[in-house]
Amino acid sequence: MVNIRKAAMIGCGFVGSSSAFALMQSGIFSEMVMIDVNREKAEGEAMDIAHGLPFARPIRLYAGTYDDIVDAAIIIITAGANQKPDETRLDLIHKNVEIYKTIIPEIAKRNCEGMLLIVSNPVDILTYTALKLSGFPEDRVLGSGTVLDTARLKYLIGEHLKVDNRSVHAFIIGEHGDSELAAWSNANVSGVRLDAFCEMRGHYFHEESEDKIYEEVKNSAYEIIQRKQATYYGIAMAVKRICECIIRNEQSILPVSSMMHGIYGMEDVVISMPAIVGKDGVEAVVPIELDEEEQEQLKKSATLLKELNTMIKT
Ligand code: 6V0
Repeated sequence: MVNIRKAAMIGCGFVGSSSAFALMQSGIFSEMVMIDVNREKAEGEAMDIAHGLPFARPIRLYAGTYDDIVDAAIIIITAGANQKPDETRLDLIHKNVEIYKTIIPEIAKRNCEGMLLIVSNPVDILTYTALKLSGFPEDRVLGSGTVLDTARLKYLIGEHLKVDNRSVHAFIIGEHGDSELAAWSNANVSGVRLDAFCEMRGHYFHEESEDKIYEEVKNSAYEIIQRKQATYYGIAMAVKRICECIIRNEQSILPVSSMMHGIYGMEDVVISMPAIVGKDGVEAVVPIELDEEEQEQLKKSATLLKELNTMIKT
């Protein structure tokens, strides 16, 4: 039986511990088990976060083992190496696939019925790997995908136009990585076409601004890693948002990565597209309109991921 109020965090490094901290503050869960190969690290993080509980809502937070995850509603995996300066997300494939080969069987053999939320990079490849290794149904395995990239995009558009970024509707789709794309053709601010809204705010060089913002989104991780060796607060908030959608059955639209079946010709590849996310995970992928150039970019991104998937021996 799944305990809808329970989460498991596998990997308690920067991303795992920040996500646990964000989840603790959110009050979504009443129990969270933290697991890391470095048991002391999991213990230390659980203790540190738990000491903030008198200022938050009750949650039972502890370092545990795989036997503790069986009834977790969401199993979040952040374990694995992170990018070093000058490394791309794809450089992490081999290291992290090997790590997943030790983690996923531990989950699969316990017949866990919860959802798998993959966060480690390269997230699309690892979500595909987790799906294959676990044998879980496709709707129960999703990746954080381009939820963070989309948040970065909305933030930057909001700054550019001096408007609340929550009123911006725009998506980064495709690989969570260098081949991702901004779906500019359907971007809008509260229903007003982006170009029209830009002009309303005194901006007329649309293509230049779009290119600049897209490059900034795409290079965000590199820029942050150059300065502080890792990125974790933004992704922690993204993890919290995805969990919230699942646990509260919000049916919100988030660009998580999930298995594709035919949309824009993509088949048997895990990639990010806007999707309705609720209690059953990915309910449906939303076929947002894309212009020809965007369709072409998406196809390239999917082809790249598909080629990489074939290299992985699960
Ligand atoms: P980190 O701080 O090195 O933490 C990784 C943790 O994983 C460490 O505590 C390790 O001990 C632990 N670990 C390693 N192997 C295992 C194992 N077999 N079982 C359990 N735990 C294990 O890295 P950080 O937390 O910064 O990054 C973690 C992953 O998240 C990396 O792959 C990043 O690239 C990725 N990110 C993903 C983002 C996204 O948008 N999806 C964003 C930022 C980082």
